[in-house]
Amino acid sequence: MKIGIVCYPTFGGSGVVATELGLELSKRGHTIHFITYNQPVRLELLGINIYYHEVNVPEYPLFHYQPYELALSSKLVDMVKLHDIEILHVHYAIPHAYAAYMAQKMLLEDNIYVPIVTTLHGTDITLVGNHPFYKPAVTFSINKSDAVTAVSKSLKDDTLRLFNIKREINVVTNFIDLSKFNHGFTDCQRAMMANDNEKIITHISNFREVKRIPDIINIFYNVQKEIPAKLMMVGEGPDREPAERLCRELGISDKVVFFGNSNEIDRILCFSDLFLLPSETESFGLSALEAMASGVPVISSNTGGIPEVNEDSFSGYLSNVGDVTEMSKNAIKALKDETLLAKLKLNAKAQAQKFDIHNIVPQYEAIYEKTLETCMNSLNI
Ligand code: GMT
Repeated sequence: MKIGIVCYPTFGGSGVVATELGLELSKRGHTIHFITYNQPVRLELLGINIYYHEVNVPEYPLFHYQPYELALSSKLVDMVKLHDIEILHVHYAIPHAYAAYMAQKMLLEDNIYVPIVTTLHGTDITLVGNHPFYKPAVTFSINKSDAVTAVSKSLKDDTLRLFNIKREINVVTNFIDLSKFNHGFTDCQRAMMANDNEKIITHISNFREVKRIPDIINIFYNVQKEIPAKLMMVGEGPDREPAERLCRELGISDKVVFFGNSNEIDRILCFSDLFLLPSETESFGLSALEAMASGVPVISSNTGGIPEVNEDSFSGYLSNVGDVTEMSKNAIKALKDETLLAKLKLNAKAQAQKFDIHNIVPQYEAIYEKTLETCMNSLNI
C-alpha cells in the first residue's frame, strides 16, 4: 500500500508512534510518505520506500496567524496525486484530520477518493479538543474520517463521552519495538551518572503541567531522604525551569540531572531503576511503556489509559493523581528491597511484551485494508 502519514514531528508520543509505525510498515513492504512541517525526530533514515515531504507555510505579514492547515491540505492534494497515495493516516483530529478532510474534498474534484484513518492520541481529546473553541471542529473531523482509532480503551470512552461521535472507534494501543530496547549494552556507563550505592530514578516527558513535574521532584525528595539516589529528568518544556528552581529550594540540585530532549532514551533507561509518571491525565503513557521495555518498573498515577499499561503491584505501582505520599512510599519500598526490585524489573519487561510492535502494527494494516475495501465498494470502484 502507499500510505501518507501526517503527524507532529516532535518528541511527543504521537509523533513517536507515527514515526515508528511508518518505519515498521515500510519494513513490511508498504511505501510511506511522511507529510509534515519538519522531519520527524525519530526518522533518522529515509529508505527506499520512506519519503518525507515538507509542508512549508510562507510567511505573509498580513496574516496574524500563518494558515498551516491550508498549506497542509494543499500539500496533501499534491502528494496524493504525485505519488498515488492510497490512504492517509492522520495522527490527531485537529488540525490533521481537519486538513485531510479538506484535501479529500479537493481531490474528489478530480475523481480521486483517498480514505482517511484518524488516530486520536489524547491531548487532542482530553486537553485541547474539548475546549468549546475547538469542539465542533474535532467532532466534525472525527465523524468525517473513514476510520478512527484511539490509543486506549480509556481514550475511546472519553471521546464517546465528550463528543457526539457517530463513528466506530477502534482501540489500537501504543506499541514498542522490543529489539530497540533489548540493547544488550554491556556497559550502560551508569558510573558516569551515579555511585554504585545510589539508585537511579528517571522521568521523561515534555514538562507540561499535565505531567505534574512538582510531584516528581517531591517524590524524589522523599526517596533520597531514605535511600541514596539520583533523579534523571529527560525532556524540555515550560515546567522545566520551575522544576530546577524547586530542586534548588529543596537543596537537592546536586542529585538531579536535567538532560533536555534526548535521542538516547534507551541508554538512559538502561541504567534506571525506577520510572515516575504521576500525570494528571494520560491517554496511554508511551514513556512508561518504553521504560518497562527496558525493564524499569513504573510508579504512576492510575488515571486515563495508564492502568491498561502499568499493572499495579506487578510492573510497578499505581496511586491516585497527586498522592505523592503513597507514590513515595511505593518507590522507597521497591528501591529498598533488592528481591522485590528484581522481580518488578522482570515483570515490567514481561508486561511490555504485550505491546510488541509485531502484534499491533498488523491491526493498523487490517484497518487500512478494511477501510479501503469499504470505501471502494461504496464508490462502486
Ligand atoms: O504526553 C504528551 O504530552 C505528548 C502527547 C502527544 O500528543 O504526542 O502524548 C499523547 O500521545 C501518546 C501517544 O499515543 C500517549 O502515549 C500519551 O499518553 C498522550 N499524552 C497524554 O494523553 C497527556
